[in-house]
Amino acid sequence: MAPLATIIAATLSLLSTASAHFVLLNPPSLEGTTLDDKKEGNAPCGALVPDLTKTPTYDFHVDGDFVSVQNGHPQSNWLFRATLEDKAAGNWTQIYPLVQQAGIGNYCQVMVTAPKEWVGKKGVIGIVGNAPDGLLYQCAAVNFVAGTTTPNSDCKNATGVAASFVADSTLTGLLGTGSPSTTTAPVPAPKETNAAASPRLHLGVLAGTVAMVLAGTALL
Ligand SMILES: *[C@@H]1O[C@H](CO)[C@@H](O)[C@H](O)[C@H]1NC(C)=O
Ligand SMILES: *[C@@H]1O[C@H](CO)[C@@H](O)[C@H](O)[C@H]1NC(C)=O
Ligand SMILES: [Cu+2]
Repeated sequence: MAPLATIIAATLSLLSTASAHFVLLNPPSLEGTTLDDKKEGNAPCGALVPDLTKTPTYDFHVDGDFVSVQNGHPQSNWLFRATLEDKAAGNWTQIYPLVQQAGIGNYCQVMVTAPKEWVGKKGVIGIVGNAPDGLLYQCAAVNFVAGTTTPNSDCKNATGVAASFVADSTLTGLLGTGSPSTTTAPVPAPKETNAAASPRLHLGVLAGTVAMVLAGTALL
């Protein structure tokens, strides 16, 4: 029989993984991969606010870079936006059409572009997820550079994950007023394979996990 402390530690580590709303892998999140889940609902960036005069930046290629997320929800709508505003205070430009991810796990959108005029400037890429438990925010501080890049090994779609373009006025409402739209380039429609995935709180999955672990503990 495993010591209770071991079981509790295992349960807690399971919970901390399972409870992530979503993690922004690329461009690298201001919070790294150990984000503060409880503050992920804080606009505009979750737990941290960037300061482009100090925050380290990562190159983002305006002619095509990739956005890679790991989703804890069975379904989310994604807004990819960007601003040149130092502290991400507003003036957001959409950098990719709204996508609905169906299925838990990794999703990577390749060939995300930004305005060419931004080359040489610092900015913030903001990813907003509209999930069953509300709006969730992550940001990356970037340096806009010319050209394209090859996605790294973090850039993958989990088995069973599907994506389709979606309309979501809540997300569209988070774009800055008066900023030029950059979403006119035609983009091939992602293929739809899993439209039937039911929206379900990941907290439900979590509760199931807790119940299973507790039941397991009771049997010892
Ligand atoms: C908003 O961003 C655009 C660049 O996309 C810039 O030209 C404009 O000056 C900004 N507006 C404000 C109010 O900061
Ligand atoms: C993930 O799926 C989307 C939508 O189908 C697609 O555009 C993207 O290229 C895929 N990502 C990878 C890394 O294959
Ligand atoms: Cu969540």
